[in-house]
Parts: sequence; structure tokens; C-alpha cells
Amino acid sequence: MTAPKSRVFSGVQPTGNLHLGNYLGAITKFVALQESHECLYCVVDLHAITVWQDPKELEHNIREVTAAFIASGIDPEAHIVFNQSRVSGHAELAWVLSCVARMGWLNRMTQFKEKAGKHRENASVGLFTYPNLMAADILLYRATHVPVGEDQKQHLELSRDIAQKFNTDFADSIAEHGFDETFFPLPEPLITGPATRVMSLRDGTSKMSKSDPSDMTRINMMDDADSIAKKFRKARTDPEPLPSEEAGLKDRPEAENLVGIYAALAGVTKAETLKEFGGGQFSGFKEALTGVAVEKLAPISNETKKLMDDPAHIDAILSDGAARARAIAEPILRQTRQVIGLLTD
Ligand code: AQP
Repeated sequence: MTAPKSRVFSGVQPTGNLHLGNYLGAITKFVALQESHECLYCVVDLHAITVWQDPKELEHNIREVTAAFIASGIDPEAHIVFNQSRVSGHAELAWVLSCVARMGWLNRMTQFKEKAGKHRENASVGLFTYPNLMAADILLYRATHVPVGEDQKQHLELSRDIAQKFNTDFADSIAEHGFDETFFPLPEPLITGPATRVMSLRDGTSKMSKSDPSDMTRINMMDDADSIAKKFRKARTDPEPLPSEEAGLKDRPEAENLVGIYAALAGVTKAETLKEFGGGQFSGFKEALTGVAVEKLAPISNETKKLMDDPAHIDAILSDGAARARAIAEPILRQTRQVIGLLTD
């Protein structure tokens, strides 16, 4: 089977509280790429369970991420939307890639260090090997492009290293079987736009995150207009007015974050944003910011809620997506087994 020239894969964890970072860093890109690429968008539930999840909430969150994908404009008929655990090839290939990746490579992953913190010995083994599963997610479909936020850059680089090592370690067998020498293409990260790393509203040096205990740090995709207005009003800033040029954002992480969010939501550049608001106070800018955020998010949260009223419909979409994903993955998995020397049907 030959893969198309370009195939997009990306995923979002169903860990609750989808936020503006997920939306601007990932989901808006997912939507845009549908025009030009064959896309697979996955609710990565196996990644979610690297940290304990309440089973009932997990079921709800899987459906909610799916609904948010569709409400944001992802077309599950033209493209593939599914939850990861329904395609067992993700777990199988992750095992194979665990045997290719090196301990030293995984030891360098900063996200594990941040998430495990001081309790490293108590973290799940799955949290440590998470990047292998992410490599498997992508390589299982020979995906060529992966839209992600800035925080996933290091994991993407690891996926490329794993693909490269597999191609080299098994080069002779790949050739003997008559497969393309680039057995696994090296996936390209797509990290673009003015909001690739949306920061906490309370601290411009830490990432906006689902798991932050304070809800005031993030704009959730499901927040209503009043909450959005309140959170932006209370967002931390500094006493200076907004600068008129980008250079003036240096060492002002909170201001830079809000300007990036505005630019991404309004579909303009940071420079254009500062041209319009430079010299003004944050209060006026925050009102404008609330306006664009509500304009973008309200229709999505309304549609997500509507879709969530019909869980059977969401489940049918995921089941259909998984069947189509399996059809792409299975021949690639089979070839992988052959190349390694595992007897296969
Ligand atoms: N703050 C962010 N800015 C830009 N992009 C972001 N992404 C996440 N946070 C930001 C991107 O969203 C996609 C899905 O992320 P994920 O849910 O799979 O995992 P995550 O990166 O671990 O997200 P969180 O919110 O930080 O979750 P917790 O708190 O559970 O760790 C990815 O493309 C990611 O880059």
C-alpha cells in the first residue's frame, strides 16, 4: 500500500476542560488542514489514562472532545474522527517502538519531568513511555504532517528519531521485502500562527492547561460569555499601556500572551493588533478580546452541547471513524511485523 503524499494525524486527550490553548494551538489548525490534506483526528484516550481518570468522566470526555471537534468544523465524513483505543494497532505499534526508542531519549523528555514533578517514582510507567505511543499514533498511518501546539515539539522530534532508527535498523529487511526505504516517513510538525503556546491567564510564564487547579487560569471552550468576560477582566497584566510594536512585548509575558490570543482569534497578526490597540490601556483591549473570544467560542459551545444530547450519534461517528482508521493501519502494521521478522497471518 502506498500512502498518499501527505496525510495529517493529530490528537487531543479527553481529560476535560478543553481550553483556548487546545483550540488555537491545535483544533483551528485541524479545521484548516481539511481543505488540503487527508486528515485523521483522534481522541487519544490511551494517552489520557497515563494519569488516573474516573471511568464515567472519561466516557463523557471522549464524547465531548468528539463533539467539540465537529462543532469546530471538522467533517467526520470527509475525514476520520475516532478514539484511539478502538484501533488496537496504536498499542501494538507502541510496543514495537518501545523496543526501538532508547531510555536516554525518553529520559530527556521535559513534559514527563514537568508532569511527574517531584513524584517521579510514583508516576505511571505509561506516563514515561507516552512519547512512544505518540510516535505510534503517527507512524501507524504513515502520517506526514502533525499540527500541534509548541509544547509537543519535543515529542514530535522524538517521533522522527524513532522513525529514522526503525528505518535504519531494519533497512536490509525493508529492502528484501521490496518496501520503500523510507518505511516510516519522518513526520513534520506544523506549529504555526500567533498562538502556538497559549499561557495561563494568571501567570504568563506557565502554559494554559486543562489540569491547572484554578479555572481562572484558562478560558474553557465551554465557558459562557460572562465567564469569558470575567476571566479576561481578571487576567494578570502589567501597569504599562500596550506597546505599538512587537519589540515592546519583550519581557512582558502576560501582555504578549493576550496579544497573541487576540491576533489568533481575530485572524490578524500581532503587529496589526498592536497597531490598533498600541498606546491604550488593557481594560479597553480586554473588552475587545472578550468580544472576539465570545464570537468564536459561543457557537462552538452551543453546537457541542447540542451534539452531546445525542450520545448514540457521537458513538456511531467514532465507530465508523475507527473502522476507516483500521483499514489504513492494518496493512502498515502487517508490513511492520514482516519487516521485523514476526510471523504474521
Ligand atoms: N496552552 C496551549 N497552547 C497551545 N497549544 C496547546 N495545546 C495544549 N495546550 C496548549 C495543544 O493542544 C493539543 C492537545 O493537547 P492535549 O490535550 O493532548 O495535551 P496537553 O498538551 O497535555 O494539554 P493540557 O491542556 O496541558 O493538558 P494537561 O493539563 O492534562 O496536561 C496538542 O497539540 C497541544 O500541543
